[in-house]
This record gives sequence, C-alpha cells and structure tokens, in this order.
Amino acid sequence: MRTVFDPRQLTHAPENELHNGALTPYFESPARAEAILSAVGETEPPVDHGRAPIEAVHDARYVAFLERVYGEWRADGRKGDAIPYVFPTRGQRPNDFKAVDGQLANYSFDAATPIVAETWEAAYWNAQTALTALDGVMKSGEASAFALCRPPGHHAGRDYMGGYCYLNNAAIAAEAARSQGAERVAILDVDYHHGNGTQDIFYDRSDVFFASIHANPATDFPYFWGRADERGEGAGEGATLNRPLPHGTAADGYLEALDDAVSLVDAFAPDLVIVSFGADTYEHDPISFFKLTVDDYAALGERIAKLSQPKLVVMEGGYAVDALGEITTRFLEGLSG
Ligand code: Q9C
Ligand code: ZN
Repeated sequence: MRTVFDPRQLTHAPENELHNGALTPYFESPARAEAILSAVGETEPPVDHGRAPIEAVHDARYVAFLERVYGEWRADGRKGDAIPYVFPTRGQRPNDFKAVDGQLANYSFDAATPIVAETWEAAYWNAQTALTALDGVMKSGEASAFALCRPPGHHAGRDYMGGYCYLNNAAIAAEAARSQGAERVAILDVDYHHGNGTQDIFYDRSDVFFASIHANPATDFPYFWGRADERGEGAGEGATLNRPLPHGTAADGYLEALDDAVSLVDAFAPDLVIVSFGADTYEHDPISFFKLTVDDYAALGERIAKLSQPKLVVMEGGYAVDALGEITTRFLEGLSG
C-alpha cells in the first residue's frame, strides 16, 4: 500500500505535557512515527498542495495563529514550549488579544497541546501527506493508501487545537475529496478517543458521514463530545454516528460496534472512506483503557475491508511505541486483504 510521509513531521517535539498533576514527557513523540516507519518499509514524500486545502477546513486566522504564535512567544521573552493555561468558559467573548496567552486561550481546549518552533512546519507537511495519499486513491485509482500522519489531527476543529492535534488531516482530505468530485465521503474514526474536531467540522453537513467508536466521554478525553445522542444537526441530522464503549472493551465488544458502524457507512453509500486510525485501543496503551491485542488488528482491518469503496487511512493516536509498528501493519494488511 502506498505510504506517504515527510521527515519534517518529526521535527515537532514538545518536551512535556501536564499529566496527572505533573509535567510528564510528551506521549505524542516523534518516536511514534519512527516506529511505524520502520515497520511499513518504503514511503514516498508528499507533494505540496499549498495552503488552500487547509483553509478550506480551518479558519484562516487560526492557521495564521499556528504559524506565528511561537515567534511571538519567544519575542515576548518566554522560554520553553508555548502552553495555554487559560480557557474561555461559557459566555466569554473571543478577542484579538495582544498577549500570547490570550491568543493561546482563543484557539485551544486543553493544556496538553504545546506549540514549539517546528509545530507549524510539521503540521503543514502532515496535511500535505494526507492530501498526497488521497491523490493515490482519487487520481491514481488505488484501492487504498496510508497517510502516516503525525502529529495526529482528529481533535482539531475549524478554529481550535487540542488533544495533541493542530490541523485535522482527515477532515482536510475529506474536503479535498469533495472538491475533486467525490459526492459523499465517510470518515470512520477508530481511535480510542472521540474525534471531536472532525465531528464539529462536519456536524451540519449531509455530504460527509462521520462515525466514531471510542471510549465513553463520561470517563475519557475529550469529555464534552461523543455521546450516543450526538447525531448531527440541520442538514447533517443523522450523518453523525457515535458508539461510546466502556473501559475494558475487548475484541468481541469492539468488533460488534465496528460492524454496526461499517454497515451504516455502507448504507450512506460514500464514494470514498477515510479511516482515522488510532492504535490507542491496544491493551497496553499507556493512556487508554481498551483491551485489544496485537492479533486483533487484522480483524479490524478485515471488517472495514468489507466496504467496497477506495480507502484512505490516516494515522491518529497510539502511544505504546514498541507495539505501534506491528499494530499498524497488521491493521493495514487486514484492510488491504
Ligand atoms: N495529559 C489522540 O489520541 N490526554 N489524542 C491528555 C493529560 C489527551 C489523545 C491527558 C489525549 C489526547 C489523537
Ligand atoms: Zn486517541
């Protein structure tokens, strides 16, 4: 399977995140991508599709903020990574803040998504990686392609970052596919965490179906999204599907939810399926609580392979670095038959 990757995606390397009350080494490390790289073998570099497909999904002021904020942070005399520590609550108005802390507050929803000098460049090439892998299925007629994205994307919304995500790679690819003639696109999100950014971006749209299987937000990040009664709104009513699952979910419970999601994706009759793939459903993931084993991932891929449409797999989370290569290749082999 064609795999796209750019080494600039490795340069984003925040030192720490706030975790259980202490600054802890950042889980979303470049080593994740290196582990997957050494397991998948050959990759090809992305082609530059420019900024337009990014701004077709993300607010232009948010994109400019990502590009510029670290420079302002340093110019203001700050050391270390730019981390927000203030968040607007209900009823507070956004503003064109001069202070970098106000800007960070405007555009993020958690304190675990730092910005470093290289964040913009890594996120930019990451989006190009997704767009280039998309070309493999949309333009070259391949049955499937893998975008080795890192940092991940599915928690990033139109104008916000969070959950280790800055640009929503899957959403950018979905919107690009629409503009290239795919009339209906389905995004199937199998990361452990709910893909709140993707859901928000397409919540009122009938042309992009979003289905997610994830840990119940009553117990897990991102907490404020992903309940079963979130089904889309307006024209998008019914085009969002959420299947929250409890801690301890193993292959039996997981595959039952996946089969349901796959049959609803099939009923939507998309022209393209984008899979937001997270390996954090693995039993030994350090921040997650499902119980899938390495051997289960081929079955996940095989269930999704029942969909006849072309498939673009976009990498999302997964933090058990030592197992990431094996998990990902097993999944991709199952998916491509
Ligand atoms: N350190 C993805 O899997 N958890 N993101 C923060 C405090 C954030 C996971 C807990 C988890 C985000 C793409
Ligand atoms: Zn995740």
